[in-house]
Amino acid sequence: MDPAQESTVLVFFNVKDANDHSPEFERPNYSASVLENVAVGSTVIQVRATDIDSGRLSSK
Ligand SMILES: [Ca+2]
Repeated sequence: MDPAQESTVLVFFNVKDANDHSPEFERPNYSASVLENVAVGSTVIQVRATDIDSGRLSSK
């Protein structure tokens, strides 16, 4: 590498959270029935899970 094109920068990272909580579902079990002639791509069931991690580490 050409020394004239090198540079150094000091970067500080502020770690606000770790992905250390698993998502928790609202119910322990889910069940759904599907007719055999249902359209492809139809929604069968929606479930929701959350966890107490923040930002993109969370399942909110
Ligand atoms: Ca998480």
